Amino acid sequence: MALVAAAFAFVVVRSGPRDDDSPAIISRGYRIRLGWLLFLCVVGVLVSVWSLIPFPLQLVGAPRAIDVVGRQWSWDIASRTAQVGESVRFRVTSADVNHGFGLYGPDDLIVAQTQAMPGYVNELDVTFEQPGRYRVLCLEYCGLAHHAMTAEITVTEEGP
Ligand SMILES: [Cu+2]
Repeated sequence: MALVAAAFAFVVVRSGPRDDDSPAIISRGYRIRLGWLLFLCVVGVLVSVWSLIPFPLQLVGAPRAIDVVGRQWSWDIASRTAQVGESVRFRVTSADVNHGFGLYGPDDLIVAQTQAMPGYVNELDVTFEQPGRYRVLCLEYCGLAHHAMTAEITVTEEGP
């Protein structure tokens, strides 16, 4: 801190009146600053739009809703089929105790998950990106047959 304070004091003591403060130079400086500001604004808007394109919120239309009810020890899933590229909104709840709705892709990597809670509906937006068999596994220990609480969703290529 002492070193920083000494450097700061040195700069303050050594600084004198500026010799580049003529009105023409000041005016040119403001023009450069305004141009830089406008440039940064344009870049900021473009980067924001570009980075929000994959944002999961659906800006146009609503995804297809699929109701899901977890119970000891099975899943009631209103529809077990979807198409590649389709966006669905799982509306997940529980009929008894807490469960975990975990959706695994054909490569067995987790795609999305949410809690299945009695008295609550949790919405989970998913866009299926590859065809195949997706598995639903319970991710919350919920009793003796927790391990058997699985289901399957089949995702097919887009039709013509
Ligand atoms: Cu469970």
